[in-house]
Amino acid sequence: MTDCIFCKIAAGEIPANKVYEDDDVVAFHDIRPIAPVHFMIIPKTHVDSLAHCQEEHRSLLGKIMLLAPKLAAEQGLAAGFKTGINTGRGGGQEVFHLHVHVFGHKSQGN
Ligand code: DGP
Repeated sequence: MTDCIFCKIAAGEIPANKVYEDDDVVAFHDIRPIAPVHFMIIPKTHVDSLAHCQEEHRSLLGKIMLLAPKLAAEQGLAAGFKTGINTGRGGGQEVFHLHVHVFGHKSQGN
C-alpha cells in the first residue's frame, strides 16, 4: 500500500531502528515508546488491522506471536513483558497496518 508508513518501513524505504527482519515480518522500536523497551512486530504484507485478518493470515499471526517472547528476551525483557494490538479507531489504532506492540522494563540480573 503506497501511503502506508509501515509498508515503507517494511520495504526499507524509510528508516527504522530494526531489531529483527525476515521474509515475512519486521520488528522495530516505536518512535513514541511508552516503556524503556518498546518495539513492534509487523507483517511485511499489508493488513489493516487484526479485525481484517483472514484465515490466510493464520500462520503469519502465529509467527508474530511466537516471535514476541523471543525478541523480548533478546531486548532484555526476559523477566516478562506486555503486548498490545490496538484495533480500529475505537481501539486506539493510529497506524492502519497490523502491528503487535511489545514493551516492558529491562530485567536486572536475568
Ligand atoms: P497504534 O496506536 O497501535 O496504531 O500505534 C502506532 C505506533 O506506531 C505509535 O506508538 C507510534 C508508532 N509510529 C508511528 N509512526 C512511526 C514511524 O514512522 N516509525 C516508528 N518507528 N514508529 C512509528
